[in-house]
Amino acid sequence: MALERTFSIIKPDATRRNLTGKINAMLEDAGLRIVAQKRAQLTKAQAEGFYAVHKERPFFNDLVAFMTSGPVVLQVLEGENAVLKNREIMGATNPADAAEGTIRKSFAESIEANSVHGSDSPENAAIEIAYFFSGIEIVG
Ligand code: RTP
Ligand code: MG
Repeated sequence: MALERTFSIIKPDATRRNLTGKINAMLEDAGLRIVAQKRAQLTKAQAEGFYAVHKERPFFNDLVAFMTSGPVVLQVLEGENAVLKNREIMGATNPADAAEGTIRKSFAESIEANSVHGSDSPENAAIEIAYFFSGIEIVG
């Protein structure tokens, strides 16, 4: 199968607890390659734009406040079946439902402060990567 790319965010609850390296090790151990990575402090406008699909959801304002509450690490991950593979490593949105050994089971604090984001389809991955990265920043 051809290589695929997905977009990942290490969220503020995880950067605050200095978990970037541990999360990156789990991604790499699962066979994903980090082909772009940068730390950022999201603005309110950036977070609102990124999560625009959720703007009618009751948790939208809280989510934007959380995602701007501290630094994040923006990443492009590459590998076979990268979108699905990353979703498997992440685990369920709510850590109470996440499988043993997943990032969210290991580290998430709550359904909101759940340590990582990962694209949910190849189409959204392409949109999300382009939202934060230029082509020259991605080195596969
Ligand atoms: P993500 O987009 O961050 O990878 O997570 P996901 O697909 O597993 O979850 P999604 O339904 O897309 O929700 C996006 C993020 O919103 C926060 N959330 N809070 N308070 C709540 O009930 C609630 N539900 C979702 C989480 O941070 C979730 O990852
Ligand atoms: Mg999602």
